[in-house]
Amino acid sequence: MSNRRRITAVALIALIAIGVMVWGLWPGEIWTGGVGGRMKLDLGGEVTMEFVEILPGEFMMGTDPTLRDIFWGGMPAAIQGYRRSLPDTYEWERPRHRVRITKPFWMGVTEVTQAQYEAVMGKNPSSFKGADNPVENVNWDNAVEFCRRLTEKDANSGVGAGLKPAPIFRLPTEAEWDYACRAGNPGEWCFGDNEAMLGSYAWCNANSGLATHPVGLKMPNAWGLYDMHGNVWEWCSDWFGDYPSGFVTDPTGPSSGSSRVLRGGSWNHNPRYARSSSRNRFTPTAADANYGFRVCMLARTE
Ligand SMILES: [Ca+2]
Repeated sequence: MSNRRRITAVALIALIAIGVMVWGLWPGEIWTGGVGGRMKLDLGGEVTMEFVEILPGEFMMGTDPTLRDIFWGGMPAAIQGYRRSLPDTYEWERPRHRVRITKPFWMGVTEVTQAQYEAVMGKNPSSFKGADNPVENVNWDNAVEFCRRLTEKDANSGVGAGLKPAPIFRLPTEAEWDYACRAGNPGEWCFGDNEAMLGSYAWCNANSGLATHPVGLKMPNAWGLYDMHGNVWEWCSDWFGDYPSGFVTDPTGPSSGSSRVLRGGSWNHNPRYARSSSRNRFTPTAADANYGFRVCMLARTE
């Protein structure tokens, strides 16, 4: 090999090596976060509620516009209004934007079950009865009241999760829910984009027999959370509204509104509604057999 050829070969290898390094140092998305410990709360009567600690991190929330959206985006407002009313547009999910979660929080490993709801509220409004099935027929106000009573019960009884001081319980924000659902996966579902795998993770109308199922029977996501896709839609704390654009930190949604956010799809809905980005909304005072919730636990800071 001549010197010139040798120099060319070395230069080429060096160029490829630099290319690989730059590629590695410049990913399309920055993924941090993950999980910490697990904790079990004793609600009495042999009823427990388990939580997993979700660590701070960043993720992309929402759905990118498709070429079809860009086409529709150039249409007059009246036509765009019609398009927004179509079910498959995912218009509510835009713009896709970067979110940073700065504080750790504990997420309920499952949806709140009927046994858990009864232990705290003393009643069970569900249509599909079963101690381990998710509670449904609960409106947003009921879910918030459950969290309030759980906070009170835990502080008074001392049977709580062992955090000192006693923690507070509340609904997750929509961003916390979304972050926990994806568990680091930017795909359509927590396991990626292959819809054929959804049946292993979720109860939707395709496999539910049109009923809820006991929580935790399907595969958990990478952070150990069950039924984030399907079974029942889950109330979040936010008012429903358009997403912000750009980079946001610990978003809590609009300051006012007429409906509250629900996430994750249900036993009664098409698998597309169970996507990580899928959004739903409902009047906070209205209940339905499709709607349940899960609880978020935080260290008390005040
Ligand atoms: Ca669910």
